[in-house]
Amino acid sequence: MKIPNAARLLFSACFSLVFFAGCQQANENTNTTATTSATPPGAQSLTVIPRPQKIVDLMKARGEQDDARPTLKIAMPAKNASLNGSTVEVKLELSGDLKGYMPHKDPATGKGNHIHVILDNQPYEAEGKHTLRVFASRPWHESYKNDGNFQMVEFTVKGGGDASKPTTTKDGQTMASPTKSPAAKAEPTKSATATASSTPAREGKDYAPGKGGDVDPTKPLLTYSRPKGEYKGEDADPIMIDFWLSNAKLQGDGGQFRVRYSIDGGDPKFLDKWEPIWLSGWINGKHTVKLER
Ligand SMILES: [Cu+2]
Repeated sequence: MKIPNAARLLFSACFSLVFFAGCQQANENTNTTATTSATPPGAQSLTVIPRPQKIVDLMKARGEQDDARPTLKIAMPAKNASLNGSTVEVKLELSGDLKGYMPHKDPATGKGNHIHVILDNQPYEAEGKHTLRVFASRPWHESYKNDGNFQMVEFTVKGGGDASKPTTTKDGQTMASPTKSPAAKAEPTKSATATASSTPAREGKDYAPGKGGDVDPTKPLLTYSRPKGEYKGEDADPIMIDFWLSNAKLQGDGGQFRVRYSIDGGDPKFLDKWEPIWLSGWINGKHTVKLER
């Protein structure tokens, strides 16, 4: 059943950035810190555990929302737009069978349904080609995985901006920064690396610059989503790994692909179904999660 146009939402986000911008969840592809409060640090032994009961209960309380099939459209920037200056306006349209799904933020918890907006899969670059990817997600950052939820647009920025300053949203969230640079390692169509950055040191040295816009939307594409940022207290264990898969089916879903993941540079493990996993047993400190197709 389709929600009629009356339920169509328009999100507008105008960012006054140093250079270019996105909104909300910034730079999902590239940057993660998983910091637990567990001490003392020892040998880390991670196990995949079932979906936490806390989230199972939350889903029950959410009614039908988790069966929604949100459809996103990037109204702005236009496909292959060439933009001048340091601000990029991003407008998204949300429609589809929403079943009550609606982005919001609970003032009490600071959590709520939200749209992930991912700027490039690569470190910060001032001018040049960029890719914006968006998908609707739940309060615990798990994405909806129906067709139409993921959208991607490429655009080019000419002039304006200061490459020495970070890219931020209009409310000041950093999306990309030359000093706290993400550590994407391979081509964005093949790999996404999340590197912890609890210290403002520059991370990652081996990326190829200027590839932020070179994504072929017709080829298999893995987009890194979670974990990212800092995890504290009860949010720090377990930690969810979630990703978006385009133009590819995993073996456990009747396809031919596998997603390989490794934690802190350790032995690779495989994901054969397109669904989130929860890993338990993190020790305190900075962690790296790497996903590859
Ligand atoms: Cu999120």
